[in-house]
Amino acid sequence: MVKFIAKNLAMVIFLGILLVGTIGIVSVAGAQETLPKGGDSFATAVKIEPGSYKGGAVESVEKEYFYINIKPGQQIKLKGTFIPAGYGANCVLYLYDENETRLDGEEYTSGPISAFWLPNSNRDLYKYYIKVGSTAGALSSYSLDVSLRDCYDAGSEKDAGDTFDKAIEIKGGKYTGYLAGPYKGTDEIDIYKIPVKKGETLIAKVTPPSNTVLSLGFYDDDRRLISEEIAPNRGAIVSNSVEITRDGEIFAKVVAEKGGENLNVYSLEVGTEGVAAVKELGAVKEDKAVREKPKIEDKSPFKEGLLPEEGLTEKEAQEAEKGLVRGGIIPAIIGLVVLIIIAIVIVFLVRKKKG
Ligand SMILES: [Ca+2]
Repeated sequence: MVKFIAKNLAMVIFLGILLVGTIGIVSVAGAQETLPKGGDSFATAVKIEPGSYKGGAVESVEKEYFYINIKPGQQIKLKGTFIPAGYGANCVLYLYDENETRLDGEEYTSGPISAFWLPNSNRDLYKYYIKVGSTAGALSSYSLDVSLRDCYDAGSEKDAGDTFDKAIEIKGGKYTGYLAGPYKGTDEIDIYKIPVKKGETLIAKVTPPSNTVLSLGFYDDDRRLISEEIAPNRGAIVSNSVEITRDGEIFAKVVAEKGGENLNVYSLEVGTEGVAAVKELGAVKEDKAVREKPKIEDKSPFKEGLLPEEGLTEKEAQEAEKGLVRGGIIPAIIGLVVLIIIAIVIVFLVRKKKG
């Protein structure tokens, strides 16, 4: 009987290892999909969705073409890594707009190559082409990560427009906004519309990333410039205020003047009170005249298939990390628990049968 139980236990352990191994393989495979073979020109480009892809062998000087649709307010990020078939290769990864104008990317002897783009809200939907491959030397394989980051302004699910017509309406509070980095997109201006009442003083404060120069301008409802403040140096916080002489609305225009990396994430605080309030950091938020609670977007701006990158906040990095843990360790733990339960049940049944 002891021999019988031992034999069964060995079988259960074997099955359990098989189960855990299978879960492990499935979760690894889920992280990287096989990239379909791309077209050989813009005209024959193959549509892909965001994801982490594994591309096949590429002949010397061969390029593959893909395309992807993105909405205004979404930043596209590409990352390619290449494995030469021989001693080396010249690799290429470029992003193009629908007119086949090159936006970002480069040619390089080895990877990785990255490309970024954040469009403005001139169109409802954008079509971007991706060209990837070799300009010299064959590749045995390559990886292509295509990710979209939601860069919607002031929690609005869209991009604050760069025209008065496409301004986003906001009230008092603290918001997060996004502008493209230099040569990394056409989202260079965000315009907000703020309802105001006669007798109030409207105050606003913009905090840019540490290496970016932003400006903050106020326009009246006749769209005439009232006042404009430009940061005197990179990273400087910009404040502006205006006394309201009639009921209506004020447009606040935030412009990326210069500097920055791939993306400019800024905070915008808006309130209606004395000018002094805005000079004290954070005072706007607590001011009793602020009519709405600060709106803080807590949702991760990353879609699946994304790895942590430079420019992530600590919270975003933690969330991305959690996502990875969910994908790898947790299925393995579940597999282990299932294995233990199966073992207990079989041992119990065998004992019952023999006893
Ligand atoms: Ca924007």
